[in-house]
Amino acid sequence: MNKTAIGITITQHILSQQRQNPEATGAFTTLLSELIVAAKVISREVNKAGLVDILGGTGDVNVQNEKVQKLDLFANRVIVERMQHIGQLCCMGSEEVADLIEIPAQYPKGQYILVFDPLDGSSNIDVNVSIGTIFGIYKRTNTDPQAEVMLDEVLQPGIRQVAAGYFIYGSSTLMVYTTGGGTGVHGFTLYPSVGEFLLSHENIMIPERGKIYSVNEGNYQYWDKKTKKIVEYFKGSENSLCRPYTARYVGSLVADFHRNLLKGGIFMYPADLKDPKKPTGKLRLMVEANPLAMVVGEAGGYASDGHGPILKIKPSELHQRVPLYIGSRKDVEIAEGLISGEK
Ligand code: FDP
Repeated sequence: MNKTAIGITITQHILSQQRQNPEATGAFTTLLSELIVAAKVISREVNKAGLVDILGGTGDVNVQNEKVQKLDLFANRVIVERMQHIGQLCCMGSEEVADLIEIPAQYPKGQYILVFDPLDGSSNIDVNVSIGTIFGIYKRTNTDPQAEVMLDEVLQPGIRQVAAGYFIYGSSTLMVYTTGGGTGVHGFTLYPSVGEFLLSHENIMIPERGKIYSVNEGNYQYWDKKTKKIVEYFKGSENSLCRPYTARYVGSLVADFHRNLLKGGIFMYPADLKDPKKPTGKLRLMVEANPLAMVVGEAGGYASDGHGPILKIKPSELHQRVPLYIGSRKDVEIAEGLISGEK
């Protein structure tokens, strides 16, 4: 991690990046600024979660057939309501909503598409473990602002994201984002007393190889032989470290990913046979894997589905699931090699 530069606000940072791009119109800056406001509202609510009647489930299940927590719904509503009126989006896609979220007719539309997981790791809400919001931003392919948005415009491979990042609501609230193309990955910590995100982690680079492996080993019996071999490689002694990697698994993707981004290591959520309806793993390509893949790639790491880059997968549906191996480049390449049989 590089030196801390206290005092630069996220807004100053986004504006300075905008000035480096002569074609920038400010639309993207407006979009990110409003998303940051939404995250501040979610952060405030997460921080008081134990104090008011917002903990626990609603009794419903979402489109992924998972129990919906009240805070999931709150976070989803805050993002949709704040983002729909800014005039920069043509539609949104949320982990909590089955279909594309259209921009209501009374608001102007723009060229950008926002996909997000409003509250990732939500099974951890009730136990005070870090949770987060993950986002990816795309430009629509049809340049006619009046044209109806087609699902195919949203189902773009992650490599086409123009920005991606996440907010962590943990011991402090942090935003990590990148706009790609060599601009770097930067982290900002929310200073509650001033209500601003200040630059705290400039130009984050993930170590080429780590010492941590993160996976839910409770799924061991549902894995195929190759997947078992990958995990045995990292926990055994016949690996590049010549000793076992350290196991760290919070069960909150944002928290597990962020730790490994700073310290190095590999996070895995492989395909398993636990639920025959989800043979491709649990995590979602568009709202989880792609944004984090863009961040890790820009930080010098790599994300793979075990066969190739996550960022090159053309989604076939909004809520598509994908096996995920993400983190330090050399560790992820080992996992890929073991799956392809090359290592
Ligand atoms: P959660 O179900 O709590 O929302 O994708 C959701 C996610 O959490 C990730 O944040 C996390 O990495 C993963 O699922 C945890 O899944 P397991 O409980 O199956 O390990």
